[in-house]
Amino acid sequence: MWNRSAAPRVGVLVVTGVCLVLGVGCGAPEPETAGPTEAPAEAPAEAPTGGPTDGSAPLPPHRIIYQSLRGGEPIDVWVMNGDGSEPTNLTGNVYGRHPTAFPDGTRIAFRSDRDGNPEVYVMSADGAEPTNLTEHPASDANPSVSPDGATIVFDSDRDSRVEAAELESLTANPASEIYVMDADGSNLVRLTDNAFVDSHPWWSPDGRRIAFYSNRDNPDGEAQDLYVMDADGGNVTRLTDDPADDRYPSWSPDGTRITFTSDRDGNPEVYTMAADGSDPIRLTENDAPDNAPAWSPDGEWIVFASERDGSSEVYVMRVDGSEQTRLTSDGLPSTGNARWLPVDAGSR
Ligand SMILES: [Ca+2]
Ligand SMILES: [Ca+2]
Ligand SMILES: [Ca+2]
Repeated sequence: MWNRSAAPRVGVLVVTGVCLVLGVGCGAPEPETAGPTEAPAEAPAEAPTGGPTDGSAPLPPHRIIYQSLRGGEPIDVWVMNGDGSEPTNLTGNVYGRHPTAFPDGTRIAFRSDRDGNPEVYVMSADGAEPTNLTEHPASDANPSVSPDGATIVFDSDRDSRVEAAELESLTANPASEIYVMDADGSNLVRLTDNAFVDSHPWWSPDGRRIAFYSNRDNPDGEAQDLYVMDADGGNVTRLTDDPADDRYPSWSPDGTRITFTSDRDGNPEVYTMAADGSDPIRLTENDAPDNAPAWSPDGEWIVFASERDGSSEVYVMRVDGSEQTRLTSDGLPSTGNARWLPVDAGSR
């Protein structure tokens, strides 16, 4: 579908593909453009692997939270079993995206624009009691909960050095910085401070480090690289160093590896690498975007989004890339940003 040598605008196309799956996500704030009107011209004619699978293969024991427009506008946070069954809308047509679970599975942090701009919210795992933690007119998005459940990192452009008019013309927000706050929204601390993109922070399983992406070493371009820093923002270390776009890091539960998305082989694919950036391994290989992977709590699976079947859908695979299985059949452009709800399938 896409080829680096096909046209000079390929880079833009690839970035757009990433943004499509993530419902924008290419740095905050996200343009409010994702919707059914953007549905791919070629919706999946048939469902090659169906929605929920037929049960012939073992599937993840954990439930999965994700974003979808399957209930109509606005986009919402949904939960389903690890085999794709029982999809349930948790945010009730009020707006939710980028869900991420607390380690004990009792609560979910997510982004909602229900109050007029992107804010970080927390709700119970059943969708009850959504609470706005950020309450700030700037964009606050992409939360990740620390392993002890005590703090939440997220990105925001509240300290923007870039005029709003200029921001709207960009797909990556150079004003975004990474912040940490207590899980009740108190004690906000900024961890990065520069005029480049710093986005999509993700806690390491030991709670000591935070992975994220930034274009700080490629300030004139939108291609991001992956970095890791200490929990207090110190000791920033670059993990990837290539002209491609590397995004959306998520750690393995033992902390030894990181899964992420890169277009280094021509279009967005899912990779893993050692936590120090060495030993990259590509897990997907197709000409459509594969995006936003997340490692399962039991270490056995990676959930991700892919447009390989014409629309954006949620898939799972083994951590070696085998057993790639589609779980959703929404036929829409924005299904994705899937994460794990660390409770056993079937438990409520
Ligand atoms: Ca806000
Ligand atoms: Ca920055
Ligand atoms: Ca791909």
